[in-house]
Amino acid sequence: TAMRVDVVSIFPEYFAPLELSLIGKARTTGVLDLHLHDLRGWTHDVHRTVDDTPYGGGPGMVMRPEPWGQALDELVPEGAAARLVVPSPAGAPFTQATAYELAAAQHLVFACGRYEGIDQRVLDHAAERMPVSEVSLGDYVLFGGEVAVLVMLEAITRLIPGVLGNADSLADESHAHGLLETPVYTKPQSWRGHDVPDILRSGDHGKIARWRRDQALLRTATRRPDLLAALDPAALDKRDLAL
Ligand code: 6GU
Repeated sequence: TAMRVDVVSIFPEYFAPLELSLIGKARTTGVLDLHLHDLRGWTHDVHRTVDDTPYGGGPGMVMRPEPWGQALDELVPEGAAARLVVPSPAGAPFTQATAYELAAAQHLVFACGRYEGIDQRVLDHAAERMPVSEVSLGDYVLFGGEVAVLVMLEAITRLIPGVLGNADSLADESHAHGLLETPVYTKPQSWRGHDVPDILRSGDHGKIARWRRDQALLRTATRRPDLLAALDPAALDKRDLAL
């Protein structure tokens, strides 16, 4: 059974790339049942208004609750097993663990906010009928949630069984073991004075695995000391500590 995904935005045109590549293929093969919606379709005034000034004052505009309430009523019928995901720079970090968690859902609804965000009561009311996650991609601010949803959908979709050709590439990849991935090489053996490390051409698979592990540890230590500090000590073996 396909995973159902609904995306609600005032700019559904942002999602044209979802026709392409492996996400596009997941849609045509029926693994992913993706629907895009224009929030303004749930407005009823001539100007199709979705925003208003913030209570309490301050800059910018806030998305009014009524169109969002109607959208969610229609997309998530009573008792449906859906999860609401709201991209926001004020959200909890979206990580590979979040992607795995969301990839296991039957139905995801993404609510893309613009301006200063969506009236909080939309999220509070939705939380009475489904799990609601406010998630952030990182510590920077985007104009709106659309590009964040493209990122999250890519991270989630590739974890759905049958979407990625080679399951091994999931097991080995960056963040799967809490370490960054190793450098990779292909032919030619020598290029512009730079050679492929000899060990990778040695045929000694034990030594190659050890070298790759060392490279991953070194990279993680220099680029992401936070990841190294968070590693379960049991995930390190004696030979790792030789570094
Ligand atoms: Cl998920 N949304 C927005 N609007 N800005 C962000 C973000 C999300 N993550 C980082 N910045």
